[in-house]
Amino acid sequence: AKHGMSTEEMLKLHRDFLTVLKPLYLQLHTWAKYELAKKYGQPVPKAIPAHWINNRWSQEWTGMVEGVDFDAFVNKEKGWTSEKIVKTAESFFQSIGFPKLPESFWQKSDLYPVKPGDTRKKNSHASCWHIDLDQDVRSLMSVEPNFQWFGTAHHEMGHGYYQLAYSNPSVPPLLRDSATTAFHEGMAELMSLATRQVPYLKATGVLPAEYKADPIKVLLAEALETAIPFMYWGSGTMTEWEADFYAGNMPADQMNARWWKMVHDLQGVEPPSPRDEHYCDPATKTHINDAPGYYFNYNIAFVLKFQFHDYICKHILKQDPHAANYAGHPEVGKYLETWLKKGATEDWRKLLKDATGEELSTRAMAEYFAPLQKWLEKQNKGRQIGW
Ligand code: X8Z
Ligand code: ZN
Repeated sequence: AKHGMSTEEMLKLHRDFLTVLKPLYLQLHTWAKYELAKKYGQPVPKAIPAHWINNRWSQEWTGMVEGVDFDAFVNKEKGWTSEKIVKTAESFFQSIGFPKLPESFWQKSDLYPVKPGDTRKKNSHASCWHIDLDQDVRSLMSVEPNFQWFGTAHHEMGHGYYQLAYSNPSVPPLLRDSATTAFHEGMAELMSLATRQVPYLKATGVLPAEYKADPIKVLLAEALETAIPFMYWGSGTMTEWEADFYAGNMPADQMNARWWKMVHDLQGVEPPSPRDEHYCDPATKTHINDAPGYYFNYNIAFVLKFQFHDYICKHILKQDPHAANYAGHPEVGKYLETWLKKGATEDWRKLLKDATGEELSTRAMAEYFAPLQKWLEKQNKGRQIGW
């Protein structure tokens, strides 16, 4: 309803995303399954066994590309602490022209893992909350010194700075919200996309100045970890399962069977061993429990982040979208501010058109990964594509 769309229209939007991206997904899926079969000394399967992938839902396929595993650079041994990650994220926002976070953010947030021996329970999945529709913005995280949390800390602060931007006298309290929930995630994801660009990682000391990687491998890792499999998980399994559960007629004794059929048909992944209705595997995902009917926003956000990034690189920074550095460019913050500060006072379609000159579209995402498609087709020549 917030998007001004029916359930059917929303489902069609996501199905269309997947149709457009399918040739690239098929190539990535094939590359990954041959790579993983080699690594584990197994015959090449049709669908990928879920336990071969580094994430229990197969939402991000990390650690597969040699030389582009950034966890080797963000860890305790390299001098990273949880505090340093959060402070680095705040410095990034200041360097693109945003103010310091309010003192209350630091006093009232809950940013680090529960200490050993402390018995309190805490949801360790990251979030960021607007408490008073004004300056009281707080984040719940459990930041640890690794690359995943490096990106997530930037993501959560993206939410915080959006909340602060629309807390201004021109926006009445009831409209102090994002243009749609997808735009909130879009801003957050844009910040995490910007901060995994190699030039930023060098500037901020994550990567050593002499770090060199094959650009196609960098693109491959980015596709696997932050873009394409995520679409088949989010626009695919999560959105279809929740639509079936809330708006369809999912029988109560089919909840797990439907889930794994979607995982298979849409993601090309299968469980390590057969699952049955003793389990409800979808409920392992925090959003299924505490953010019902929300997840599809992330996939619109993933599409949006490439549109905004493309616009920023081409029209503001005049940099290659594959190797950009926003840091030190307050004009980026100024541009973001133009739409962030509107909150929910404008229709999202108009806001997007005014901010990027475009409608919602996978164009920028497809263009970003176009060089990869050709490279993958070469690698996969003669291989069994699909499942
Ligand atoms: O839940 C999140 C954010 C909090 S709003 C960390 N994300 C999704 C997930 O972890 O499943 C970010 C991308 C997808
Ligand atoms: Zn978020």
